[in-house]
Order: sequence, then C-alpha cells, then structure tokens
Amino acid sequence: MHPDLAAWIEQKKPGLERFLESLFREAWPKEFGEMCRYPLLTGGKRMRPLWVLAAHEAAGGNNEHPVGLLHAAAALELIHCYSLVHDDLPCMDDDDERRGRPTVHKVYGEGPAVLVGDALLTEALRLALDAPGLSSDQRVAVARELTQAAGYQGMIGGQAADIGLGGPIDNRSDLERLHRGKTGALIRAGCRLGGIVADANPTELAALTLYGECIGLAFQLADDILDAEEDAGEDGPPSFVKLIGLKPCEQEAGRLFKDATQALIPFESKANALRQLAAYTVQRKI
Ligand code: GRG
Repeated sequence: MHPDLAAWIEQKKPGLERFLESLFREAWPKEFGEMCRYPLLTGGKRMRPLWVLAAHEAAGGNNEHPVGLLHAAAALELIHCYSLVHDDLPCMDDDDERRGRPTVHKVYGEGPAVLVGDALLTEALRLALDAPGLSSDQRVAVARELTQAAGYQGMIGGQAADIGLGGPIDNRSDLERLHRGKTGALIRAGCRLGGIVADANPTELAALTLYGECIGLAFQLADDILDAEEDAGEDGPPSFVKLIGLKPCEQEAGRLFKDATQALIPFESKANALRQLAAYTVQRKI
C-alpha cells in the first residue's frame, strides 16, 4: 500500500471505527446486540466506507457535519456486513470462517445469523434517514442509493445470478453483469454517497459514478485473480479467470484502473485518496 494511502487511512479509520463501535449497544435483548456487533467489529478492511469518505473529499465536501457523513459511510458497511453474514449461511455458501474467525451462524446458530443480517440491513436504512446535518433530500437520496445498490437491481440480483437462478453463467457479458451487481453496486454506491453528502453537482456525481463502476468491477477481477486456485474446477463459482484466463483478467483490471483514474481528472488533487484506493484495489494481495 502506498504510504500516502496508509497515512490517509490512519487519519480516517479511527473515527469510523468509533462510530461503528457505538452501534447496537442499546439493543434488546443485550445478547442479540452482541451478536450484531460480532460481524461488524471483526476485522473488515472497511474499503466501502473509506470510498464514501474519499469521494466526499474529492467532491470538496466540507466537514461541517462529520457525523452525517459517518452515518452514510457506516450504513454502507452495515449492508456489506449483512451480505457476508447471509452469504456464509449453510443455504448459501456454507462457510465456517470469515476474516479468520468462525462465521456468525457457527458461533450463534442459523436463526440468529438470519436475524443479525436483517438487523444490520434495517439499521443501515435507519442511519441514512437519521443522518444529522443532512437535508431531507440528501437523507432520502442516501437511502435510495443504498436500497438500489443492495436490492434486486444490484447486489441481490448479482447474488441470485451467482447461485444459478438464471442458469449457468457461461459468457462474459452475463458474468460482468453478475459482478457489477454482486460486488460493484455497493462500491459504486459508496462513491455516489460521498458525492451526495458533499452536494456534488451532476457532472461531479457522474464522474464519481463512472469511477465507482470501473473500480467496482476491478475489485471483483482482483478478487477472482486472488481466488483463482480456490475457485478452479467445475464446482467452483463462475469467475473471470476461468472464463477469460489470468492474463486477460489482469489486463482488464489495468484498463478499468485507467478509466477510473481518468474520470477523476477534474477533481485534481482532491481525488488523491480515490486514486490511491483504485491502485490498492487492483494491486491488493488480501
Ligand atoms: C447473500 C444477501 C447476500 C448477498 C451476497 C456480497 C455478497 C452478496 C456476497 C459475499 C461473497 C463475496 C465474496 C462477494 C464478493 C464481494 C467481496 C469481494 C466481498 C469481500 O469484500 P472485502 O474484501 O471484505 O471488502 P472485508 O472482509 O474486508 O470487509
């Protein structure tokens, strides 16, 4: 990771972590609150909320309402964590471990894991609609962005295709559509959320959207490259590496990186964090 990005993350992450740490403390039953905090506070990279903060910075957002921005950023992380909890369930991917720890259903059972996911998703919308300092229009725009990205037009649609509800995925355009939904939609939303909170104009929002779309897909290409060995074979999930091969996959990630960073030119140095997050995305090793 570029040292400037590491320094930027070190500056931004503690506030975000403190905010996430404050959530579900008042939950009843208390034990259920602890169950909700488990997937939220166990070591994610926090890429999506960092994208919100970086896009806000690029669009020249002031820091008059830092808690309002944190509400939007945290809401996106809650939705991401909910998707992981449900994705790990026996009826989906059936995973025993996530981020090096036992998955929620392994620790607490399947029923509680379903409820934890539901609580994370619904609390995300509550955070959006209660975001301090944002206008009513901004709050609704944040909630709309989150619901569209998380729903059937975005992440859930991609997941439905991924588990084969439309039949086997055997061509590049369907695979790209799947990933633009399953993985890309939340990343695109993160970039747009930062813009919305910063009151970006339509041209700025369009540039952030283009960046988010390119980098959302590049994120999944990088993931497929990282998981190439694990995903190999007919039983493994559909993957870009399997469909187009490793080298073309790397080339495509490079092309998307170029398009993403080109979209940031008008923001000049304000978009440095977004540029470095893009570079980290295509080069990451975890
Ligand atoms: C079942 C509701 C439901 C949705 C499933 C996002 C998703 C849709 C499934 C998760 C499985 C998966 C591996 C999706 C690809 C997206 C992805 C690479 C997730 C991991 O993101 P990171 O690397 O995770 O940002 P951390 O742990 O750092 O938060």
